Amino acid sequence: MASQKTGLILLLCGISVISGRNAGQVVRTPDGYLVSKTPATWKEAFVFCAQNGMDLVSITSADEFAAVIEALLSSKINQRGFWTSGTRFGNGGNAFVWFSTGKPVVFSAFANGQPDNYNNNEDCIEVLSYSKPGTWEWNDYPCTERRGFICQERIC
Ligand SMILES: [Ca+2]
Repeated sequence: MASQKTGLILLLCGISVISGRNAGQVVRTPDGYLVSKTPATWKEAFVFCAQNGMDLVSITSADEFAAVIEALLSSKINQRGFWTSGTRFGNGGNAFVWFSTGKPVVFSAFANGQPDNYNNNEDCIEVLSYSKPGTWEWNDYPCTERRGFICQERIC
């Protein structure tokens, strides 16, 4: 009985229907990520992933970051940066959390000098080649700017 319930939950969580104005502008990678090449604000990206039964990506370990980099490379999508679900929230606005899970950002891969909260207006975490091509790092950036983004399968 318990396994039937688990199966149902997994089935519901597994629903992924690519829809909306970004339809056709995404690449689904073999390891379950979805990379969008249509630039979106952080909020638009978060909602797009949710509407497709997925979560805007959270990166909680070096292994997960390696998997995200692999997804970006395999997508062959060339964007300046890609949104994650990392954002400043709570604790006076200075602490980063993964908004998709509500958990604090512990593992991090910020570029040297980042996060700098430039102009006191950079509340969302993007992944990009910051220092040099082929080297993927994190940067805090204004949430209202448009970036590519990465969705991942929802963790139930
Ligand atoms: Ca920054």
